[in-house]
Amino acid sequence: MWRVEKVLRLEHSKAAELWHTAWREAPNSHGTGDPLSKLPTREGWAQPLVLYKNYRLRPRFAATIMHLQNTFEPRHDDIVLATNPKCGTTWIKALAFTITNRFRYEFGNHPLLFRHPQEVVPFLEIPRDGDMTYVETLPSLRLLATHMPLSLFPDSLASCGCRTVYVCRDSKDALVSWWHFDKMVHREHSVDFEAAFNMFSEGFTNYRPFWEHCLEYRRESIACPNRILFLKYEDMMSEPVKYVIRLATFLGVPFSNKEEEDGIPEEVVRLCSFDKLSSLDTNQTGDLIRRGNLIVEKSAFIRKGKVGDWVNHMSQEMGRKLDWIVEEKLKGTGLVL
Ligand code: PAP
Repeated sequence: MWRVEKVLRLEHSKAAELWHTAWREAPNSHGTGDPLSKLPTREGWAQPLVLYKNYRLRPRFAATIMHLQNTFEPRHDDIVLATNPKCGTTWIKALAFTITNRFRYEFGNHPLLFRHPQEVVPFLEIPRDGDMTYVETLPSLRLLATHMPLSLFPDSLASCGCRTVYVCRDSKDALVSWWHFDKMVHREHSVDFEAAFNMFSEGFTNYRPFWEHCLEYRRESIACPNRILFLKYEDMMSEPVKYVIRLATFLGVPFSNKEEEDGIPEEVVRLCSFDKLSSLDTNQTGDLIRRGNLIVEKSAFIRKGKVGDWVNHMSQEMGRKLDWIVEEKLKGTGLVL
């Protein structure tokens, strides 16, 4: 039985300890305890998804997001790296880590040569080994990743004024990438591509609807450009140096003229490029997560890194259909994906 309700009532450190246990005990499928059991659940993917405030989520993530609402203590200099899943999380983690730590590490002996980008920036709502207290132990300036929709941010985080970088991606490529990942993680329990396409098009995928997720961040980035930087994977792929310079400026650590003359932005781009990261043994062997039946290999996050890979998985007609759905959903918003 989940102990979520109890957890919410406890003071912080005790809550963290109990949560640790609850996370480990949480069933892979839908939990039966409160408050998750009150949420509508739908089957379809290898794991059912609950509906929490307009978003479909894995029960574990919904539970953690609820927990964060009561416990997360942001710092004003935190940097949040937010993404819709499979839209460039690994890449933006690598870039932000390299930019903000560039005075600490030499490029020739850089931590990213030995550690996966997913390991150097923790996810807020996906605690490794269930340890919710880990992020509290990190020194400032913390880099924190999340797939959380903006409207599900803990109030403390939403109001603290810290900087958020959001990366979105073409929905067709994001779906293809998600499907491959799902297949790798859930193996024989994963769904075929057509089923994945239909569920994604309906907005029924983990952390989705896709378009709502992007739109919330887009709107906020226009309202508060100093708080949210909205980036597109495709733009970053076509002009990486330009976006690395923009990212550094937004993060409050702009490149100096001397650094630009010395080609430091280009060095950052090279170190974090798909070609470089995929060539490293540390990113190709071993697991990022191994918990019971759940095994997530490090290589699952660095697959192809191409714009337009969707053409190898869906027909032109399917592509047009998904484009049309996204366009309709975003009609009148000014956002084009
Ligand atoms: P996550 O949201 O689950 O954390 P995320 O890193 O966003 O994962 O998704 C992985 C995608 O980013 C993969 O795309 P693909 O399946 O279409 O290939 C992966 O290849 C791509 N990716 C990872 N690292 C880079 C990089 N350095 N540059 C460009 N794309 C990258």
